[in-house]
Amino acid sequence: MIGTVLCYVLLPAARLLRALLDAFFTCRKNVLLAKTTSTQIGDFTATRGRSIPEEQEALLQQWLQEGTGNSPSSESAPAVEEVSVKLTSAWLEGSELLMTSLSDLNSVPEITQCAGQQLTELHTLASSEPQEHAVSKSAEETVAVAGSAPWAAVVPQTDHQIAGCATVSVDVQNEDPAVLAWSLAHDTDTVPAELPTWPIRDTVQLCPLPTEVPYHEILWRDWEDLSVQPCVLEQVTKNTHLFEFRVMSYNILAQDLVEQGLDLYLHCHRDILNWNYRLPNLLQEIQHWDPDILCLQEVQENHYWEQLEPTFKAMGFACFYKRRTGTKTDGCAVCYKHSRFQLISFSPVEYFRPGLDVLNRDNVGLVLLLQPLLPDSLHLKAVSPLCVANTHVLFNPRRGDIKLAQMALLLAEIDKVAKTAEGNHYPVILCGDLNSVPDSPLYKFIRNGELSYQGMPAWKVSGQEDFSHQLYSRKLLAPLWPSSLGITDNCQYVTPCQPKKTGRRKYSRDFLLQFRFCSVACERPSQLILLEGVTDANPECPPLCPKPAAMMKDPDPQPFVPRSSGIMRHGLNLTSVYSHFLPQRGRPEVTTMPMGLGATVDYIFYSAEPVENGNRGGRRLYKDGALKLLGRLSLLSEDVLLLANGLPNPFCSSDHLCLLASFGLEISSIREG
Ligand code: KL2
Repeated sequence: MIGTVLCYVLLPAARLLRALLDAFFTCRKNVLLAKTTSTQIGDFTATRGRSIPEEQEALLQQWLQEGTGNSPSSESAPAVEEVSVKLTSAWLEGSELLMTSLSDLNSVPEITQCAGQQLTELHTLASSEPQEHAVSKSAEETVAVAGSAPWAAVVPQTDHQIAGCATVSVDVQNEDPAVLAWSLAHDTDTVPAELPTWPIRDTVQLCPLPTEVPYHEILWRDWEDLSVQPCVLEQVTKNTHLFEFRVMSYNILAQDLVEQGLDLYLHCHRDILNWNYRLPNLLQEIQHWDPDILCLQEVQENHYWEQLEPTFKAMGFACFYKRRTGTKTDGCAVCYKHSRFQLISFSPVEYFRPGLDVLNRDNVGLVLLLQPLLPDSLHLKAVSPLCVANTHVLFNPRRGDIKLAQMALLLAEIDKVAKTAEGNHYPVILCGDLNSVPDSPLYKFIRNGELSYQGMPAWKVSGQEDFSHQLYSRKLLAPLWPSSLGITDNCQYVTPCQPKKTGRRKYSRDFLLQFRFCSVACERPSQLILLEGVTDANPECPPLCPKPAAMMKDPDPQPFVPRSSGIMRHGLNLTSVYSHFLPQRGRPEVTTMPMGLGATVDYIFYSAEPVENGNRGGRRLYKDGALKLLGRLSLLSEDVLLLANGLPNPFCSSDHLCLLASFGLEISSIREG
């Protein structure tokens, strides 16, 4: 009796509820995508993709199908040998995105469980060896096809669903289907006919992933439209034209680092760590959010040249890459849409400096100066160049001294690249994995433009870990880096042309005072007018005065760099796109989940204007200047990510979340005459 009630009443009711929920989330996603698909100047109104009622109808169809799919003799499992993957042209616009959770992709009929069991199953799967499932060859391959890209819409669909859509046959034996799906689903108008191809997928034994965990719902990220805030609205309406663009920062987790540190990923199903699984996922995510500027960290060199760069090129990006020095195989990349920006300059920055303990690590950064390209219709308008920097700072939680010195080098390069003829700065966007948490001294240094570091324990700088219990700790001493580096305490290069101009080197007062009593200084120049008692007297060396000759042995060989006592500064006025807190959840934002612990270490900083007298408890206040923050993709909290078994998971293929922000850069009129 109870069984009958369960089967005939509760189960269908639960399914109906889920379908409605799905429809609700899909509507929200559509709203979001409608907003985010526009990168043009002006507004966010462009809406592409299918209409919402159509979407709901499709969902209903899917739900009906799922209902029949429960029987073991399900006809919905296709014969893989000649699977015909059908893609809708609107796929990339995201209308199908929510229909393509793993539950849709992974069509193993045995695994259909209730929500409570799903999470248990996920955890069991994560902590156990790949399970043996008694599935036929074709079913196993279906999983391999389908499970390879949660963002992908490689869903064998009913005729009803694909009516009026392009149909593409894919030989799944020869190509990674997820990659193909990604490539083929790309808007064919904008992609060159020859898309890059990848090596054939390794023979990966993909065991069935948990099918019913609604990753897309758990990991849902809202688009926060900040352009509707009164303060921004007021500014935006004053300046009718803005050059709008989107910036993404993403640490994509280098595969070599996964292989070398597998014990960091014990919580992950082995198959989702496979590069052939992660690559199409990462590409899809990037493709989906469609940034105009892409700053990547942990980009493995061979993957960059063989896979990422060719793909990004096909997507309309111009790409720049800098590998780490030393033996590590990854580095950072900055890509920008060449239809929207033109390169003015590119500077790779190596932080490694031989012989300097404080700069003996192999991290790198890149600094680009880009000219935004206005459409022809705005030929009488002008927009300022934009400086984009990207870096991955040292991880070691104990070596904050190195992290700070690395930042100083990058900021000096940004200062040089972004400096205008008038001595101001073009707008700057600084992206990266800084391996430092919000409100750590390193974070405060970037945001407040100043840090007093003298005597600070090195581990404190990044706030990653508390080493206060340790007896010995390295302390920061001033100056943090030697003057020989040619960088001032203000994180600016020492102007090299200054000595050339005068033909002399600049020496410190103390250094020059050494020569007061040397024989040359005591000799009376012959042309000096003789004034009795004044110019005829020889200076007397005080009894304790050291002999100049002895001091001459160690003259300061460096150009004079004014150094303060343990305070470093920069003048870039940077503030963070994210606030590091989710007010609605009452919890901190998280950008990465090392060992299941959430932390923010990734940032997008941008140039703003400090508010006069705006200093709250040592924290500077800013308002937007020429560069306006119009929106951002919300981050998630630790508890939410734990529901999806942390990072990476089958849906998010890195141990970091991507950061995405939308900006508007003021367009001004060119003054005539
Ligand atoms: O924090 V990261 O992960 O941006 O996600 O940056 C570094 C770390 C990356 C490059 O060095 O490798 C990770 N324990 C945990 N993670 C480590 C460790 C470690 N000991 N060393 C490097 N990484």
